[in-house]
Amino acid sequence: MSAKTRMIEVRENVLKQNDIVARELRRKFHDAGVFVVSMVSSPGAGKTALLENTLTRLRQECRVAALVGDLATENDAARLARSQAPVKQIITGTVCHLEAAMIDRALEGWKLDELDFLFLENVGNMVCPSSYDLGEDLRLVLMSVTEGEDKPLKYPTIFNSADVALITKIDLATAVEFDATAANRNIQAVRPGMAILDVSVKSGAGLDEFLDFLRARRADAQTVLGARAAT
Ligand SMILES: Nc1nc2c(ncn2[C@@H]2O[C@H](COP(=O)(O)OP(=O)(O)OP(=O)(O)O)[C@@H](O)[C@H]2O)c(=O)[nH]1
Ligand SMILES: [Mg+2]
Repeated sequence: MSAKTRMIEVRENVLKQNDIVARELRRKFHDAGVFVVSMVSSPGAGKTALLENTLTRLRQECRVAALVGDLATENDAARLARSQAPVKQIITGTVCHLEAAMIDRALEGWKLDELDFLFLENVGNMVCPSSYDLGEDLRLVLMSVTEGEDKPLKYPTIFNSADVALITKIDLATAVEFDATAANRNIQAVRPGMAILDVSVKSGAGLDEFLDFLRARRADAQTVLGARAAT
């Protein structure tokens, strides 16, 4: 057996093991009635800024919490904790993505049935997180206007693994001559029919629509689970 074959086998086993833990996590989340939303993007696309705003606002009406992954530092957890929501940092060391087992461990001691929304901010990376199911109900891929319009074409897998695309920092769109038509076309080329939301934490644009979208998705999921439980 060549070294390459062996490497592929080990990788397949790691992914298979992750899928097993993720499936169990998803079952736990559904049993507890918590709607789980994950965020993936390149470093600095604005995940923490959007999440801090989201936690602060959603906290007024329901029970929210977040886990955030980074290779090092507790900086993002400290920022998210300003929302007063329960937050925990996952330090991944050399690992460039979150894995289902890390989520499972981080949730020890948390009462899931006391939450309505749980948010998972992944490590900033457009490649590795795409292969790892975290048991979430909804995966958001963020792409900021400062990154250029062709990210979906260069990183199709992360767009394919996500449910919704968020174009962030739209307050900077004019300054960086962001071509929204091209960006939307590129997203649709990779993932036809993908919903796209434009947001800016600085100007507040799109934030109400984003919250409405989250509430609606949670309500849809509850309807599906309710119907399944009744059969
Ligand atoms: N102009 C503008 N800047 C923003 C916006 N959202 C975030 N930023 C800035 O972008 C930088 C990165 O934002 P973060 O929220 O840390 O991004 P992130 O995706 O969490 O970064 P990592 O966790 O390191 O991957 C910060 O300086 C933010 O203030 C926005 O809507 N508009
Ligand atoms: Mg962050």
